[in-house]
Amino acid sequence: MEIHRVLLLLGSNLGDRTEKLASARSLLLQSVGPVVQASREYETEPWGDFAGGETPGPFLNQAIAVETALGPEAVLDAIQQIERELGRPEHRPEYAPGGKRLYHDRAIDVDILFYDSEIIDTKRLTVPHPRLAERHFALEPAAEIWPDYVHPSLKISLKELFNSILLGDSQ
Ligand code: PH2
Ligand code: MG
Ligand code: MG
Repeated sequence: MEIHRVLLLLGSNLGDRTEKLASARSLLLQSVGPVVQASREYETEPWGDFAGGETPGPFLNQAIAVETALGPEAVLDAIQQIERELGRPEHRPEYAPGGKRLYHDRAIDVDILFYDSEIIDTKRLTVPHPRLAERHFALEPAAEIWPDYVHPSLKISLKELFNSILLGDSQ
């Protein structure tokens, strides 16, 4: 059986955020596989625009590495099940006039940042996560636990990528 390494980003900005991250980790252990690394939990400012004039509270974000025998879409199914179990309602994607994506407060969000060194682009799943390089809140915890991992399409390490956004190459 082949074992894959998946880097996930956990995020929560509603309710008991520490407890939500802990519950997500234990459910991931049950349905995806062992959590073999975890970054510290970062308190981060909400990034992007939020729907319905919501004033979002700060997020708690954490990157974790999980070992799994599941394929990428099966990991996504398991993650979506966990998000439902932890009380995240389903929202269809919303956009501001002009096309900018609008986000919702969430008890828990689990995103796949990397799956081995695969590049995946299907209707349901884009891996590596397409907005990683713009998002300080994702890149910092990812670079903490996988500093030397080479981003499969950008071809630079997470440490280098993080340093480059700190220097303002991106935002
Ligand atoms: N997730 C979003 C939108 N904005 N901001 C922070 N700080 N952390 C997140 O996890 C986050 C966000 C969409 O998934
Ligand atoms: Mg997300
Ligand atoms: Mg998500």
